[in-house]
Amino acid sequence: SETIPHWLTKQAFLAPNKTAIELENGDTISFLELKERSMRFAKQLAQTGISKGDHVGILSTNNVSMVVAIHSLSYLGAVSVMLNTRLTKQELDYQVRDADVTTVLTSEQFKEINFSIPVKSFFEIEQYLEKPIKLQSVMNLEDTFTIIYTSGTTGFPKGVIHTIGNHWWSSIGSALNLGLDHKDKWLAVLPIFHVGGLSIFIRSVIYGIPVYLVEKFDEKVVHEAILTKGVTIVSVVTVMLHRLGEYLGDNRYPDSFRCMLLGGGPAPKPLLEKAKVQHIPVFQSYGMTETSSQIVTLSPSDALEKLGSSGKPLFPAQLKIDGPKGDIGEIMVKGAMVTSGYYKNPKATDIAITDGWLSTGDLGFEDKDGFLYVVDRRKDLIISGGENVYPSEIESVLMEMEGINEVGVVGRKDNLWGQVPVAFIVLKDRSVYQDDILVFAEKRLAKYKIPKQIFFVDELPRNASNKLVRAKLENMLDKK
Ligand code: S0N
Ligand code: AMP
Ligand code: MG
Ligand code: MG
Ligand code: MG
Repeated sequence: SETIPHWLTKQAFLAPNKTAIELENGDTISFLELKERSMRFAKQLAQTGISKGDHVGILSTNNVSMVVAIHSLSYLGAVSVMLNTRLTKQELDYQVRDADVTTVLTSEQFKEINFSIPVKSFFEIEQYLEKPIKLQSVMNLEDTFTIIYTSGTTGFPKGVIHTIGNHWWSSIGSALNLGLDHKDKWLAVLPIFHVGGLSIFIRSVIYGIPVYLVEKFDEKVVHEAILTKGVTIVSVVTVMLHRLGEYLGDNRYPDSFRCMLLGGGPAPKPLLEKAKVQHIPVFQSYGMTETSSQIVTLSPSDALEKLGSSGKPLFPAQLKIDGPKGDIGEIMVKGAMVTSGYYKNPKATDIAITDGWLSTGDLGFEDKDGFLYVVDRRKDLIISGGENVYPSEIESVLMEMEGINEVGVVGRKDNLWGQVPVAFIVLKDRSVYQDDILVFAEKRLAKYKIPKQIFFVDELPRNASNKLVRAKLENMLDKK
């Protein structure tokens, strides 16, 4: 099958001295240095026995060592399994086991975490001698580069497989839409463990442009970087745009700042209108983990006229709406950036993908010019600050608690996070209190999944077949 030269080796050859990564403290790393660091780290990793085809967990907040580790695994032909740092130990255990991870690499703050497999910090590996092995000089487009977990309506999260080819085509599709300028510098503040953050580093290597790496979101830091560091593109989720807009106030970003790429969830119209007034060049996009980042994006020339639309499918992608023309229906996408499926889960893959078409579960329509408008999310999905929360997951966790009879979870509108989960609970045992439930939940669920409010009720609304009717819970919420 098709191969390409290793992308980092290639860029280090084409533009050795160009900056690959710029840090908040002013340090810069060139493409040549990034390649050499990644190759060295690969040979140090080889000492631990990691080799081609192995699955290696990455548990880290944003930093250079994390980026180096991801590249180095590709030099070994191994796979990075990206782990969300906000998850609890229990949630991580599931993913590590399900993905057949054999070693977990971490930043310093997570090195004490206890998995049943070896855990090594980046720093520890950096102390190893290098094993003199031959590294991959080419990449096979069909080889897996990363696995990233995403929750679903039923059961446990699923590992989305991203091949080299998925990332390659995603990167090319983005450039053909946003254009590429030799002065481009992409600010990365989205977590690298999600595909939105990760994809910035792959684009950087393929395009030969620097990433300005920010370790933790802070509107002041991002604002200053746009104003003084020559940043031209920033990827954000809605809550980040909201916080940046508040901070910007009556000020303006420089004209050289050309793109605020907005993705990961819905964008309320008032927020987009405010951004328009502030001259923030927002490019709305639609995408998901399964599409290796954006697959539909509003192009610069249409951004103002089609406010609220997510745009047209990227050049290598196709879009269709399931149902009569012009009507609202399920959004279907196809293209070389769409995942080939879920790791070790042919059943879920089969349900999701037919003849290359991915059923997204989201609802939308196309206007007469072919612009996509997303009108509703996949069934029951709550998006809080760009993180996905499935009611059924919270419900099944809380149902395990003694003293709880029934649980129904729905999303409540939230001015900061977009939506937050709230729970309706029928108790079996009156001596269970809200605090007990929260303590129980905190051990098992990431903070953003913990219900922000709990309502104790006598019964939950159910239909004739005894299924929970979440729409009725939402109506009850409106009255609270
Ligand atoms: C928004 C973020 C940065 C907020 O986190 P922050 O401010 O760092 O919070 P902390 O200081 O850690 O904690 C403070 C309190 O806030 C709670 N909290 C944190 N995050 C959330 C949350 N999301 N929801 C609810 N609560 C939250 C903490 O628990 C803490 O609470 P207390 O005080 O009680 O302890 C952070 O949430 C963040 O980084 N969000 C973004 C996640 C993300 O990247 N999502 C995108 C996933 N999707 C994709 O990757 C595909 C789409 C895509 O590719 C894309 C997306 C965007 C742009 C471009 C693209 C693209 O296509 O390229
Ligand atoms: P994730 O896999 O975590 O990135 O979640 C992807 C989900 O976010 C999609 O399936 C949609 O439900 C939602 N989403 C992404 N982009 C948009 C958008 N432009 N408008 C509305 N919802 C979106
Ligand atoms: Mg998801
Ligand atoms: Mg997700
Ligand atoms: Mg999301």
